[in-house]
Amino acid sequence: MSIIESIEITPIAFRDPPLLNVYGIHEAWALRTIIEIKTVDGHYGLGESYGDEQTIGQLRAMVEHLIGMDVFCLNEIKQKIASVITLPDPNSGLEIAPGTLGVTTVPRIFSAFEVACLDAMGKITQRPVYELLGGKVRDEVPYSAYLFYKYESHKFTDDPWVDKWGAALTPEGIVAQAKSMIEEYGFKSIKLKAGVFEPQQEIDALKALRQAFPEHPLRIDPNGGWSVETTKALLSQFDDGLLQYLEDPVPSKKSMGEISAVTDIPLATNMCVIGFFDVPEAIKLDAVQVILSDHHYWGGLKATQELAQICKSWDIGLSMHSNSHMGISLMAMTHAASTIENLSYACDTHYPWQEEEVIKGGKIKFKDGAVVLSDKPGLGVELDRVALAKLAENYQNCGIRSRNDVAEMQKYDPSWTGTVPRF
Ligand code: GKR
Ligand code: MG
Repeated sequence: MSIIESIEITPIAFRDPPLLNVYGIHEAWALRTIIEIKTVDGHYGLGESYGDEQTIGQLRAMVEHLIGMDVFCLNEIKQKIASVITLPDPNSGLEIAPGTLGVTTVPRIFSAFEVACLDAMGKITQRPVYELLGGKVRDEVPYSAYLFYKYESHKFTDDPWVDKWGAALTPEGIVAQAKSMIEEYGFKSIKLKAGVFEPQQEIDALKALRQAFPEHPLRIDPNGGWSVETTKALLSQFDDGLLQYLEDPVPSKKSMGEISAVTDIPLATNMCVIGFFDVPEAIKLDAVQVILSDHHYWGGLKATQELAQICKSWDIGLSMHSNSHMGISLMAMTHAASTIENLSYACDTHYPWQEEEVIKGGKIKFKDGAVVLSDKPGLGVELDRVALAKLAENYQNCGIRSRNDVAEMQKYDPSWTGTVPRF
């Protein structure tokens, strides 16, 4: 037994570059929450989740119910959360961070505590989390270079900070960004966030990437920003094997099914299949050939393994999705991915876009595009309490309480609506 004595829920804010997507533009600060569970026998475990007001309120509301429970009894903790949580409107939340939708509330909240409990269990038993999940099948987890169109700097902030990446608004700009990111991190796959410019301009960028990186698998993700007609008209340009997969070209299972009926290019999603409840219809419609898992809203690391089993049974590929995050999430993703044989694509990560950290030793190092697992207990990371206090202060001062890429873009263009499909 290792009883929970206290839980700290700390919202943080860290600088985020002006990254563009179909909904608009990232604000100057990205939000997350750090969860710290302390046990009566003097151990602690860390989790990381979304930092929107709704999630913070739901996490805080759980604390009194979880104190006194055993960190090893995850099933009981899950049942407790499901029985006491107040469910919001299932459609509330901002779709671009799929985990913040009302419909994912229980898995999202459980996941945050599950990761912290697993980290505590690992620290108590002196075992890495991957061993608590059944053991690793790979020693390192590959990630992809996640490219974004972006402005050079945020226009509507008083903070003088400017990121190191520069502007990227053309195919040449995207290739230059890929070169810098791959030089620094060694990534072996590339994903382009799209839905920002006319599709042809974005496909020209993909073709330029193909020329510059002939061996790197490529993906493009317009976040449902293209219509069915537009997507169909573009498909022939992908015929020569340009894409490893096409991610969320259109916005629903039904429309993904319509595309899938006319192409052999694998379609991937982190938008229209966001929980176990979505799987039967997706299979019925043959809507997707690759699911991007995300423990933050699928219900944790063990739920990610369950999703992997479903994907194996139905011959669906499995990859991993990401939003802006810190090192605790990176290590949770890495431990889960290391245990899943059929998680065979390089995972997404926004990590290169972040400069700050909450863990001791600063940012996690990548080797040849991958994070290498160690045999350190738990997630293998420790909290840097000075850094946490600084990022918590950022949260208090930044004024942002829920991510809103649409409203941020309206500062640049008051007529902006962020409606999809856009093209
Ligand atoms: O951060 O702009 C972004 C991404 O578009 C993110 O919000 C998405 O959830 O990365 C995600 C995706 O693959 O769709
Ligand atoms: Mg996506």
